[in-house]
Amino acid sequence: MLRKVMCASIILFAALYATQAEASVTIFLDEFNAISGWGTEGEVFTNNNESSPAPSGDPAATLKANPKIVASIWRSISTVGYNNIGFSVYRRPESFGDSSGDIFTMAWRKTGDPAWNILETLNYGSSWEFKNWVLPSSANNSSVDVKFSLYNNSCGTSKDYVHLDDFKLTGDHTNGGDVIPEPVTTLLFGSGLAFGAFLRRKKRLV
Ligand SMILES: [Ca+2]
Ligand SMILES: [Ca+2]
Ligand SMILES: [Ca+2]
Repeated sequence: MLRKVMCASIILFAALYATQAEASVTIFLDEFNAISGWGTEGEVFTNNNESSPAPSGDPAATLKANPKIVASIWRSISTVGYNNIGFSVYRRPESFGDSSGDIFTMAWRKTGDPAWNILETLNYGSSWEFKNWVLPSSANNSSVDVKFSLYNNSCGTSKDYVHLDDFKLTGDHTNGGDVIPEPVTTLLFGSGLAFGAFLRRKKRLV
């Protein structure tokens, strides 16, 4: 009987613990309603495009590049205290890929590393798309640099654009999650007591 109660308690605890497992939390979010805190090169501004609004319905960041020109933004973000770093963004390249050599990249690196790790290289236009990745463990519990960069290889006057919205980094707490809720800790304590009683009883029987 006791064994059954103990097993049931452990199963219930496992089920409760599973439902309480922590979802990723937001480490950093930029809705790009303003350009703030980013290093920039070339033309970068916020804009509301009524014919192709951002998924959020509010302004997006726009990188604009005249022929043979770069437009880019970058910044450093602390990931201290977090593992399993998720990188996500909405992006829409416009009037882009009209020449070979047009290139848009999204990249990250551990702050201080010389080389960027390219997440995506793009050379064609598209509607708004949601893109997301989980960064390698070297991005955990540290500091990362992120960069969005556009190069327009066209000749003449054709401008290229890439619009960005809702750039986000997410992660899981390195301490393994939030505090286990009280009913579960009580149950676990109860299971421990029951197990202890079971062992004592068993010992007497031997
Ligand atoms: Ca926005
Ligand atoms: Ca172009
Ligand atoms: Ca163009």
